[in-house]
Amino acid sequence: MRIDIVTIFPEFFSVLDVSLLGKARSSGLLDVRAHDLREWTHDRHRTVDDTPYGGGAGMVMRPEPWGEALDQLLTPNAESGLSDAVVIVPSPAGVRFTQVLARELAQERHLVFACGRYEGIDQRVMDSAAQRVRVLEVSLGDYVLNGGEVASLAMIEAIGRLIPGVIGNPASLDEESHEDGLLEYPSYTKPASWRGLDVPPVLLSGNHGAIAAWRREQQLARTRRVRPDLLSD
Ligand code: 6GU
Repeated sequence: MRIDIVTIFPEFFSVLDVSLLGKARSSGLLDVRAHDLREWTHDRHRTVDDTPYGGGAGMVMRPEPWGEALDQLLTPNAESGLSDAVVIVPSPAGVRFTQVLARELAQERHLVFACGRYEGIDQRVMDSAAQRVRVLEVSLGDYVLNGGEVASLAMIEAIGRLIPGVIGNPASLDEESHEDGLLEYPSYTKPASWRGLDVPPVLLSGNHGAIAAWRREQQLARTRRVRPDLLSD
């Protein structure tokens, strides 16, 4: 998969060199590039923002550098002549990012993350890109970050680990929180007793049916307790 990131802080993305996704990058499964939006400015001050029409606090990102960046990155596919990219715009005003959306995006060939700062990006950037490709404004949750960079990192990690070959043992993906709509069951390892706390005896029983039933109960009880919203909808 190819991932392009457009940001005024490309240095945020140096962490992608380490860990699991770093390995996927060196093995060629993932081709991630962070680009500085200011490369597509032409004025001496490399201006990317301006005051909002209609008034209000803060600054809005001007459309011109974004338009040129996307023109360059949304390259036509050899077969169709059209770009097969999906543009993802992290925004607290977007649709919710979920495991289902991560799975869907892990099937794509090309993702372009457009990281806004200030009060956001001029809406015409998204509207213009949407005439050519799929554009998704996506939120991590109901809180506000200073910009799309940290949100993009979270989404790239969630998506990248679902690309076949990125995770050594794909079976480890199946029993995670959210894969079956429930939270994960608690996990234990050795020693069987630690600081007066014992591992639940069923896990030492060797009875695989009983263990599966216990884990399912734990999943349901935990989900009911901390995320009842997952059970009702
Ligand atoms: Cl995706 N972006 C920003 N700026 N803030 C957020 C967010 C995204 N998700 C939650 N808060």
